[in-house]
Amino acid sequence: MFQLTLCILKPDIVRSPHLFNVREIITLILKRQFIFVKSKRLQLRRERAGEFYREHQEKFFYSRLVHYMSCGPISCHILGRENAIKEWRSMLGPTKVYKTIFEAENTIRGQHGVTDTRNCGHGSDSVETAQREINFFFPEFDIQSLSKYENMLTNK
Ligand code: YYY
Ligand code: MG
Repeated sequence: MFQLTLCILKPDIVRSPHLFNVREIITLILKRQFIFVKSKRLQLRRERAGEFYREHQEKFFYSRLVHYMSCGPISCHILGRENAIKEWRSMLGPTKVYKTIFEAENTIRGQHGVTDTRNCGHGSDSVETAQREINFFFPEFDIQSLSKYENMLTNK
């Protein structure tokens, strides 16, 4: 099923001198047959970062996560392809970086992740979450126009 998902490249990846990594990761994403529907680079205020991750507000890592996500610019993308949600999360790899050592070395988090918080990227985890998260960063984007992008991809 053709889907859209939200991809965020987190501050370590965007921040100089790691700028190279953004290009490298975009190239990897394109090689996996995703299309970039919309892209935006921005810096979140603390409150907005907290709102984005509100499902984690009771967790012990919430404050360090919010601090990290608002410490520098992030790169946000709406990605589209067949099973985009699962495919982008599988490219990213496990949330916890130690898990990548044995299971998923060849993922983005495996290659570039530093800690469980500084783990390179974000990917939506369900269709409902993707809709909410796309709307959070791209409120001007009409999610109902999904079929247009699907047609573009399948050359209809
Ligand atoms: O969806 P995903 O990003 O893979 O993981 P979540 O369990 O939803 O956690 C969101 C975010 O929280 C994670 O990407 C980093 C941060 N985090 C953390 O800082 N420390 C943890 N032990 C677990 C998650
Ligand atoms: Mg998550």
